Amino acid sequence: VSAEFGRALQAISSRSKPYFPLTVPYVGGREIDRGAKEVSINPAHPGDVVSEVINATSELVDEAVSAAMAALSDWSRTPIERRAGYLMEAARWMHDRRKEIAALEVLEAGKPWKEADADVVEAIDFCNYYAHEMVRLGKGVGLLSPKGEHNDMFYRPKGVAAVIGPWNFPLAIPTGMTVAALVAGNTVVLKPAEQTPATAKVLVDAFRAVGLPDGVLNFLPGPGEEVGAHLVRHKDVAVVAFTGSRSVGLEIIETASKWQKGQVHIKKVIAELGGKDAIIVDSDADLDQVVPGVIYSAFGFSGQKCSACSRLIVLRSSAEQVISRVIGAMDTLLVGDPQRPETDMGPLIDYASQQRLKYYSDMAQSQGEVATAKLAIPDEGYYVLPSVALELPKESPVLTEEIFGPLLAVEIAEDLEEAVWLANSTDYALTAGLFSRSPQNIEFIKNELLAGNIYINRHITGAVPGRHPFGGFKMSGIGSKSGGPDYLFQFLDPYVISENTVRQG
Ligand code: TXE
Repeated sequence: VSAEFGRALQAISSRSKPYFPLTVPYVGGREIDRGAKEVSINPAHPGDVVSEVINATSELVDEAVSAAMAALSDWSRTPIERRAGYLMEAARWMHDRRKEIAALEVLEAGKPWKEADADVVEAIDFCNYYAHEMVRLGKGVGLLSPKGEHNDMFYRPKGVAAVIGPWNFPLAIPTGMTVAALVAGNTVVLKPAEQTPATAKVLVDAFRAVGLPDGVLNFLPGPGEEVGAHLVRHKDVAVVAFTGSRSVGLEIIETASKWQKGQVHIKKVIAELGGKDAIIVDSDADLDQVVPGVIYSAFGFSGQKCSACSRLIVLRSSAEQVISRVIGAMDTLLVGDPQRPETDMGPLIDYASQQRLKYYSDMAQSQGEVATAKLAIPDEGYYVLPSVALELPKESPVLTEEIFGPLLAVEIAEDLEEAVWLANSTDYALTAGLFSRSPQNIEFIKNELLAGNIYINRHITGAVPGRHPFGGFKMSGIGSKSGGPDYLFQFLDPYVISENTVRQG
């Protein structure tokens, strides 16, 4: 275990085991330490409790939404610069504790050090980016009306925002959704994923430390089916920002579309869902570039990223060479405890994920061929060996369904047109990649490849706030280019004032 990790762990451990203080709901400025107790565990050492957790109840959801409603008037009238100031102060607070927070994420999400640290940095970047973006927007935007006189477009926050986050970017993604809603003048009720509540709570600790007024940000750990669903249904929730699976996303969209008595607005849902992302390798691609890019994107964080490459589409003319190079590189990965700085790939998030990978791997084995990395893996923990599936039938679920693990499926195309057709043929359109050295093929891909984020001759990075707004279309999401200029508008209602100035009476 690196000395840096050890120091960071020491700094945040309040007791020997569990590592971290209790993670409890935070409503209206008060910690609520009554309720059913769960634990979050370390997926690399499932016997280790990372944090004891008090789950919220439906009653507490109602209290949290009421607290957010009560805080809305003052918060929405707080000057934009002041709201932006809270975000930048919270970013500074996280920055000063960057390694400790990364250590928490290594333990609770099983994420290797470098990826956990990157997640903390992304959370900090989201705070600063949306703070600056809202101040810029707040300077107003004049619009020419049809008759030519100037109208002024203004923006009003939507109200109480429900934010529901995933476990795989347990700090960055909840932060991005939460701070965009906050700086736009909304108040927030945040429901983290069950697997990583302590990491998500860091965001709440940051805002408490910088004096965010009570009720502006509320925190409800707990099961999605109960706490999450109740929050989405609540009549006073005006907007739901969700990141997670397609099935839950569709369920939330359906629930949010049901109007109920006492509801004063039509709920808006911003959803970042799954992907089945493909990298296309042209016949003239430089394999020294292709191989690390594919390995990083397919197996980084054990493939548990919606942005991960789960399909490798190669042209028949170079297929054998590309596949053998990728399988050879897969064998050099270091799969092990994410606490070790040299680890490339840690465990999956939980037992259910491990079982899911076994299901798809067995299916691939029965339908085609599976090349599994020749590596040793720890005997405890939710580890799965990285593998490549070959010779699958076109309709195989391994090629069409999101697996969310280290299983890369290979498809062979006769030419680039067929490669694009294959890449575009799933329900998703989140990320896609191309490695090619021919300008006309690159031009063709830019025009024909359907994905929200396309990477040409580089590996897939996901969201880079302010530079790579992130999000897809088709079944990959809606209204969700997070980290981009239009994201704030999802949490705002525009209105126009058209005024003739009259002589002062
Ligand atoms: O999702 P889940 P997970 C996607 C990724 C994969 C999935 C994995 O592609 O499909 O997320 O994350 C709560 N009503 N992305 O397993 O199960 C649940 O408690 C309300 C895409 O976490 O959908 C958790 O907080 N809430 C993304 C959250 O939903 C409910 C990047 C997500 O849980 C609920 C990251 C319900 N009925 C992951 N059921 C991107 N596109 O950027 C569960 N929840």
